[in-house]
Amino acid sequence: MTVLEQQDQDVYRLVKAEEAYQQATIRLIASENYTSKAVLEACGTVFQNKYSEGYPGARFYQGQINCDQLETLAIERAKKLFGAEHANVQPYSGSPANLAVYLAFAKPGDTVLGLNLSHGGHLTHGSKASATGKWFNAVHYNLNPETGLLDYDEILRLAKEHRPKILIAGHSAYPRQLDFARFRAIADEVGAILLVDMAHFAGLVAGGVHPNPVPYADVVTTTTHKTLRGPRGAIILCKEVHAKAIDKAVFPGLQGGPHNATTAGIAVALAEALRPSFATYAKAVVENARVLANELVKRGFTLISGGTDNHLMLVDLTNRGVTGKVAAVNLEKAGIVLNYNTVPGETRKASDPSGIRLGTPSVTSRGFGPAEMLKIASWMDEVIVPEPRGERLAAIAAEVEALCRPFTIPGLA
Ligand code: DSN
Repeated sequence: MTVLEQQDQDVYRLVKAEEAYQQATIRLIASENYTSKAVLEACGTVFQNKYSEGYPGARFYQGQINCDQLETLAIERAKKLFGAEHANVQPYSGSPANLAVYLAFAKPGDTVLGLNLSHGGHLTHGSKASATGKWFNAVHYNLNPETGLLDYDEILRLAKEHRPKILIAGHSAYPRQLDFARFRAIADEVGAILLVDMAHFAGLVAGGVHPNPVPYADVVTTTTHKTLRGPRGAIILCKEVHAKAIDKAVFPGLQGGPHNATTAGIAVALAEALRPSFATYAKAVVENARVLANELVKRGFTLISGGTDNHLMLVDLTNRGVTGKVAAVNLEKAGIVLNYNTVPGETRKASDPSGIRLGTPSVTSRGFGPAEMLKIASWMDEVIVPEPRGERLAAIAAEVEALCRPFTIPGLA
């Protein structure tokens, strides 16, 4: 019996139930992944017990002998992995990381330019629902309605018209690679800070299958738990010239003490990402996405931009006669977990939009390959119809569980 089992059966039971659920279902949420057992272990240590306001060598509490070494280790690994001049590993997650960049370089009311949320941007890229859209004058660029691709000429036009303080590149739902040289040129043309939010594709950058924004951007933010496969947290990378401004914005500007136990997990994940096996993983993520996308297209699904060259797909379900929400709910009943999503030019509300988003980081981590991608596409084809039969959804859930059985999720193996 574990200590948790002895002392809190309620929580223990939920942990076990979640383990079983994650093992028995197919996870296609593009922003999720499974951490290794080493990462999980590193997050559950006595580093939970320490406050460390400040930075290594300059803390506001005593007793940092090990915390300083730990944070320095994570910083050095992050710099090495991405070739960055400076790294801050303290942001609690992606949204605070992005907010810290606003705090470092803009004042309330200043203009920022980023990708529209409904075209694949993120809330913190200036959505009206977010502090970044309430406190700053956010202007948005859209995808080209014909191609579903970023239109760099249009971004340049908007940048010249609005003269943003910060130009934001990056996305939560764009299935293609970004042209960072183009973004750099646009930022230079209007004297903007270039922020690249690589939260979604950081693991692909680490694995060498996506261009690295670090040489081009003033600042790069990333979460650590998506393709990068670490614990929930974030990192800000920047040029040395911006290091002070970024560090001051994170602490004391926005946060208190860093979550040291999470820093330990991030350090472990970064070491894993530095190994050659991670490049193999990243390559497989992209290959699985390509196979799944091609099969979905073959089966008549409408993929925004026609496919993918990263880890994710955005699918407009209008031609299937099913909304994104209905599809996501029925897929969940069939053991396939993904999220409903707005699509470019969305005409429905965000709580029941026209599309779904899916990605391959998690399934690739558990060892799925092209054969499993074809199977997933065939199940999606069966489930995403106006009125799927309840018993068939239950039967597919059983088939999904059987397929998953030999592929133990990392962390449980
Ligand atoms: N929630 C994340 C995603 O799903 O893309 C972004 O923060």
